[in-house]
Amino acid sequence: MKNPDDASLETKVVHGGAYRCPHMAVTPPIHQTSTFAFRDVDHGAALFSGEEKGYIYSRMLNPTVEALEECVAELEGGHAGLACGSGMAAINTTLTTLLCAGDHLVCSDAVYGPTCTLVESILPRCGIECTVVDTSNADAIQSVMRDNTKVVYVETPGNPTLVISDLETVSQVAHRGGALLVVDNTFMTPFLQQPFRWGADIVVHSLTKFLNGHADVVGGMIVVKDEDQYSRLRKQLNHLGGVLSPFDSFLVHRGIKTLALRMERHCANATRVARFLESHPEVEWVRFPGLKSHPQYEVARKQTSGPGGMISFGLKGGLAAGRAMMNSVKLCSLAVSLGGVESLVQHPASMTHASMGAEARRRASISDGLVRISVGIENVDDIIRDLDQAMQPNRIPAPSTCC
Ligand code: LCS
Repeated sequence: MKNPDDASLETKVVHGGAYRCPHMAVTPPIHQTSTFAFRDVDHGAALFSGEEKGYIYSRMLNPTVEALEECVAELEGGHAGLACGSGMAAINTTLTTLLCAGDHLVCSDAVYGPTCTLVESILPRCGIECTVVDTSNADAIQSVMRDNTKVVYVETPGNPTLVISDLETVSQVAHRGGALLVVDNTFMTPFLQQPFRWGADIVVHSLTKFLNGHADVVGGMIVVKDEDQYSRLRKQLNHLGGVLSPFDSFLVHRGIKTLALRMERHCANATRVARFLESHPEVEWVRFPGLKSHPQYEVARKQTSGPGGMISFGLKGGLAAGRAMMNSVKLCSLAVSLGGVESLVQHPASMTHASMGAEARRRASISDGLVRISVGIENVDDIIRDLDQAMQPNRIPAPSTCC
């Protein structure tokens, strides 16, 4: 590792996971190969038995992928990383490694829609029970812990409500009950929040979002704290097979080099946009971790070093007004995903969180009128001008004509 351990995050994002290239290439080359030749039969056997370290087959390990894994692990302050083909692959690999039939899982109610479907519909088919709670309330977690609870799974801030769970308190409740704490750190990235510092046992990411930052890769990452967790998860990932390709690893590693600059700009722009929305006459409510009106504002200040780039809000005209607004943006794109350099707006109830069903959305306070913005790094005045023109009252159909 080229990084001194005490280097700042701004330095680590540039140098993290530095690849030791025999040709001294400054940028890690793309090892676009599925397999690696053995010197002879004994060499192959030694690699397979683990007697010798080296590369065998790219589903198992690949130098370009490994460089990215080292980089994200360094940023999180973890022991090692495991790159996956998507954020969902990272979450699925983690939960199916830690849980068996007969085990119980506690999960945040406000999570990305497919995560909710995984824990409430797919894992129960394998005999894994799940209870969904508001993890911003430690007493609520405590009240659902059972003898067989093995994992507490928290997304903070939660997608799309931006509800914040106090990681220090949640980890205490989980550990007291003999469970591990798994944290989805996608919205904050290690630049703004490092869950291991607050007691998390495993951190997962959708690399697709801020870490890559350029909306051109789907990927995921698991970061672990010790070698035992690493070898269990590596074995599971190798056999489930949901790995990241060398080319996508290269792109994400390249994206991370500007993570500090991008996150600073996302935070600054989103703060300006959130204040603009809060003072706009058509806006009924705004949820943003950097606003004092956020119910867990103090928790956010304690465990994060910035508010991030995500905002949720509702218009006074409700769903009809939100639809009119989303159909009228010009600079922002109407698209799911988040964390790229470009601003995106989307409607969780009919898009990212549609698969959860109406009852699960109601439980997680995802109202039909909720609009989510991923604030990009464009000139903030241009973003505000675009939202302002899209929220002109004459764009909002009268209630009798709306859908
Ligand atoms: N975790 C969080 C917090 C997410 O927001 C997402 C995707 C995932 C995990 C899954 O990652 P993926 O498999 O897509 O890489 N969130 C999305 C969203 O809000 N819009 O589109 C995708």
